[in-house]
Amino acid sequence: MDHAPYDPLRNAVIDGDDTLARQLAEEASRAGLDARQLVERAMIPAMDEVGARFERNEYFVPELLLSARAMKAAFAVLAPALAAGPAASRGRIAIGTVRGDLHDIGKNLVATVLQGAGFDILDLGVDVAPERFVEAVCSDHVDVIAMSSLITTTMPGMAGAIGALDRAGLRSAVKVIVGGAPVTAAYAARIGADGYSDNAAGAVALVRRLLKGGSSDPPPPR
Ligand code: B1M
Repeated sequence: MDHAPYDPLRNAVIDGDDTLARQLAEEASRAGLDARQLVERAMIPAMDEVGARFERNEYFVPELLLSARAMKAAFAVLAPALAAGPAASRGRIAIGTVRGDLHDIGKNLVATVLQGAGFDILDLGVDVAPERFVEAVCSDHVDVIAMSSLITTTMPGMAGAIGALDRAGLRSAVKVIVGGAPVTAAYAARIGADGYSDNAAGAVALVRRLLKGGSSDPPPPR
C-alpha cells in the first residue's frame, strides 16, 4: 500500500502540530485527495499511534490533547466534503458520547458522515446522561439514538440509556446503535441495542438498514 501522500498529515497529527495538520489537509483537498481516504489512511492511524504511545508511557495526557487538537484542525477542513450529500432528510439521529466520557473525535466523524448520507443530526455532545437521550426521543422526535463510548468504564452508560428508554416506555419508538473502540457486537447485543458498527461508513449502512430508508446494498442490475 502506498502511504506516501498520507504520511505528512499522519505525522503532523502524531506530533500534535495543528497548524501543519490544517495546512496539509488544505493542500491535500486542493490536490484532489479524497477526504474519506485522508481520514482513514492518515488521521485515524495517527490517533491509533498516539494511543499506542500513551500505553507505552511515551505520551501523556498533554500530548493526547495536542494530537486531538491537530486532528480536529484537519477534520474541520475535510468536514464539508464529508458532510456533502442529499438535501432531503432520510431520518433524524441524536448522537452523543455517553456519560463520563469526553472523547468526541470518533463521534464527530460518525456524525459528519451520517450527515453526508442525508440524515439530520442532533449532536448532544459528550458526557451525555441517559435522560438526555430519552429527552431527544420525547422532545426532538429522533428516529435513532447513536451512542459512542471510548473507555471501558463508560460503556455501561449505553445500557443505562437503553434502560432509561425502556422505563420511559419509549424503547420501541426508536432504534439504538452503539460504537466506539472498546464496544463489540456481542456487547451491543447483550445490552439490547439494535445495532453496532466499528466505523463511520458502517454506521451509515446500519442506520439505512434499520430505518429501511435506503439500501446499503448496490442497486439491482437493470
Ligand atoms: Co483517551 N483514552 N483518555 N483521551 N484516548 C483512549 C480511549 C485509550 C484507549 C488510550 C489508551 O490507553 N491506549 C484509553 C481508554 C482505555 C480503556 O478503555 N480502558 C484512554 C484513557 C485511559 C483516557 C483518560 C482516562 C486518560 C487520563 O486522564 N488518564 C482520559 C479520560 C477522559 C474522559 O473521557 N473522561 C482520556 C482523555 C483523552 C483526551 C481528552 C486527552 C483525548 C480526547 C480528545 C477528544 O476526543 N476531544 C484522548 C484521546 C485522543 C485518546 C486516543 C489516543 C484517541 C481517540 C481517538 O480520537 N481516536 C485513544 C486511543 C485510541 O483510541 N487508539 C484514547 C480516533 C477516532 C477517529 O477513533 O473514537 O475509536 P474512535 O472512533 C472510530 C470508531 O470507534 C467508530 O468510528 C470511528 C471512526 O472509525 N465509532 C463509532 C466511534 N463511535 C461510534 C459510534 C457509532 C459507530 C461507530 O455508532 C453510534
